[in-house]
Amino acid sequence: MINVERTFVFVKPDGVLRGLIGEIIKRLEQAGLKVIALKMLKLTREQAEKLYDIHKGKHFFEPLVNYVTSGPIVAMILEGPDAVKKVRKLIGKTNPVEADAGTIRGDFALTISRNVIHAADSKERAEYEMKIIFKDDEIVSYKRVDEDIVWFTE
Ligand code: 3AN
Repeated sequence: MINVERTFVFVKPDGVLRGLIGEIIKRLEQAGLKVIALKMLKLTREQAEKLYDIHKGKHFFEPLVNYVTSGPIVAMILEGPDAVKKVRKLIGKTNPVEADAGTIRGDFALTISRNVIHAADSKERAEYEMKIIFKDDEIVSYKRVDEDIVWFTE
């Protein structure tokens, strides 16, 4: 059975300031993932602390929250078969030095604190994180013209 699911992603301030929004969305879209919500915003401290709640108390938590609230981000919800796992593959490992060439972090980042993009690492986290940024009525339902081909499974 095909496992169509939603995941949550945002281009971090370094990605936006470097003009990588289009390149990143292009890579995600061309893999067959459907953008069903999209927004540019500046995160509040409260939103950032919620998004990174699992890292509270770690040495990088404060710098991370300060950083992601320092400039604009582009947040989106993507839908597709095994979307959570697929997007994690496309973005690459957290530390860009270990991220494979061909991944977003592998191709566009060098350090862990400026790694261009965030993506949820489980279905549960994706649902939790998307609710911090998007209201239900900001999520759009439509069919991509290539969906029957790209999402096809026997
Ligand atoms: P990912 O973003 O790949 O899910 P997490 O959840 O482990 O990675 O970390 C969240 C963010 O915190 C990372 N994107 C990175 O910017 C930052 N981060 C993680 N570990 C470190 C670290 N050791 N030093 C500095 N920043 C870190």
